[in-house]
Amino acid sequence: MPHVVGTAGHVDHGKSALILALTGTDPDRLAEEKARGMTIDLGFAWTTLPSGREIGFVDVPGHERFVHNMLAGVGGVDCALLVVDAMEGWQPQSAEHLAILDLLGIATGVVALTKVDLAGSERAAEVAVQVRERLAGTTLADAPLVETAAPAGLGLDQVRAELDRALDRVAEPPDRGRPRLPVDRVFTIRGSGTVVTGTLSGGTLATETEAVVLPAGRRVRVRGLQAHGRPVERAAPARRLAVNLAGVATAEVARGDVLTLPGQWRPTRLADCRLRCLPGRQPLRARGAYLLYAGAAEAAVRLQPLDASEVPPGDHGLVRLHLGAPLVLDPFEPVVLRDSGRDETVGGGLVLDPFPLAPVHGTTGRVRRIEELEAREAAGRDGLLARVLAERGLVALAALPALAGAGGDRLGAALAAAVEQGLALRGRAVAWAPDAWHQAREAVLRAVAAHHQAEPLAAGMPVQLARAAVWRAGSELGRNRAPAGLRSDEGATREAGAASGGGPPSVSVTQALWAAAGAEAVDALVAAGQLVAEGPVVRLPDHGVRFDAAQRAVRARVEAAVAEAGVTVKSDAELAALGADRGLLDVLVRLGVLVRVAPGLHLGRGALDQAVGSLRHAFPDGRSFTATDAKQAMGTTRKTAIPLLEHLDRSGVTVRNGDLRRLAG
Ligand SMILES: Nc1nc2c(ncn2[C@@H]2O[C@H](COP(=O)(O)OP(=O)(O)O)[C@@H](O)[C@H]2O)c(=O)[nH]1
Ligand SMILES: [Mg+2]
Repeated sequence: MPHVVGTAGHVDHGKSALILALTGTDPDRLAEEKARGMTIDLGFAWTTLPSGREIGFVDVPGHERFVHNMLAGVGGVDCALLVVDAMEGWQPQSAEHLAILDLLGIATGVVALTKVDLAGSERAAEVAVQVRERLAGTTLADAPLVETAAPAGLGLDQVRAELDRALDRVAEPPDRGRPRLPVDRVFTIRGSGTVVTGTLSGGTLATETEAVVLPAGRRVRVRGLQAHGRPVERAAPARRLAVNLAGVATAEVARGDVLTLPGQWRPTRLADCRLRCLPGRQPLRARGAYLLYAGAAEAAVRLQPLDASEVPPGDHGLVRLHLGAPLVLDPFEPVVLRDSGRDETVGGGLVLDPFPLAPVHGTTGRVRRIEELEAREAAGRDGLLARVLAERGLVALAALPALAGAGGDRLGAALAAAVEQGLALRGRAVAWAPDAWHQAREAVLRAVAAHHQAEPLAAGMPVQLARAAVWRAGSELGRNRAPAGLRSDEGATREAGAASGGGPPSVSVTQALWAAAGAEAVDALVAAGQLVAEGPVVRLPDHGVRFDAAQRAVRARVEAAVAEAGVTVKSDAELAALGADRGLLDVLVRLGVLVRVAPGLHLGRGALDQAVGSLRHAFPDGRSFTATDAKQAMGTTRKTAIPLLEHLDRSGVTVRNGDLRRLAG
């Protein structure tokens, strides 16, 4: 299993010399770095440890001016090689880099005491004690210390052995079916084109796959992969990779971009986090100016403390990040915060929700958000999907990878497990929290009942309106999302993009989501027999048209009138004179009491049957007849015969050919 080891430590303490000695590769590749004898940007090298384990190194600059480059490289590493000069001892960037490793939760590492050839063993022992003190209480408290002198080859075997031992304890990097490669370097190779490098996490990446560079959303193709200098067909997580991309120019990709698979990730400008403030720093505050580091990316950020007015030094709190530029963030991803004015690392922590809904309003909203975030912390990654559904009520399946932090089969398995535990329901296009699913169907039933109440003569509620009841109940279903969120065009356009295979999926509640949710709820009610679907409407099973006393009297007069008229049409005006308005006539047509042979012209149902019977009698065996023949056979006037015949044509009873007709079938 491959691993990535990152160096850390103060400038000139011997990081790059140690990597050169361990790997034979000089990580300082820039001319300027060679000229100044100082690492400015990230360097990369790899080697095979005595166990046969392959490791990639990310060598970082130690100078305080280049901490941002250090942060770009340290994001994906799973083991640290912290370097301390045995002469100089602990220095400011020793402390800052250690704090960063600690904030990132990097819990395995080896400490190299360098330049022991110059320092002598007494001084080296002194510094060792000092380093131990500094490590206490951090993730690296138990890291082994090795004395080295890289140019002389001293201590190298021991460093290799300790790295092996440390990496034995590193858990297998998780595969969540959702690969991501934060880009830390971009260059052009003649004949191949654009190449990006980074540390792969979250899933496997294969050649000849379609991919997306975020945040821009540019579609690319993975033309080739190289791991530690060798071409590979596919690569597993926690690997240093060079990726040859087709479909993008070198100038169109930059450090901090993220290579992902289509539809699985989405950039965000808002994230709720648990942040720590380092001891001895200014409190983390809303009015401070900060930079956030995540993966290989950096963005200006404004803080909104959620559970207190600020995060005091040495303490932690829940904080909403308002990012100045879109970042690709994973739930439970570690981030680092620097004060941009003072240019120092001040804190960091874990992203808990990279897609918080709507602004937090008032005390109730704030308290609920805090509870939700604490529930996410308690649930952890494995419980995230259920928490997302509990918070939102319903989520488009297309948005689940970004929200729940998993993709492909892994997401399918997580959803199936949540369904199994009664924490989720899976619809055609929507994943539901069980109570939201219940509420959605209740909302539809209530809406249909209310419709019956308001329009007792209607056959039922137009199905579109019944579906929209779910949308109207959205403020309850979506919990802290007001239905106003539906008007966010962001969601709709992104969803459309995802459907066509274009942009990333939306994670906000969209019109498409509500339409799908409404259809799922109505269809389920119909399938369960709780609603009856009749053409364009749905109704409760026991709903029938209900006439009041006056309407019953009108109906009786109309029925008597059309019975008396026989095969002679009655106009709307004639029936209106009996008290029947258009609405009542519609109902009588629907009930089959009347037949509307043409707009505004009605016959009694019995008269129509009688007329057809006359035609069958007069023109058996498909014999043709003219309109005049028919008029005579039916014993009616031309005023009735013509619209009646056209009605019979339309309903397929008669077949017309020029001036002649015959009975069908
Ligand atoms: N004598 C001696 N010199 C060293 C040792 N490690 C590094 N150096 C030298 O110290 C200088 C700074 O080392 P470098 O690796 O560039 O430091 P970095 O800034 O931490 O990467 C270089 O001139 C190295 O050759 C060591 O163990 N012994
Ligand atoms: Mg260096």
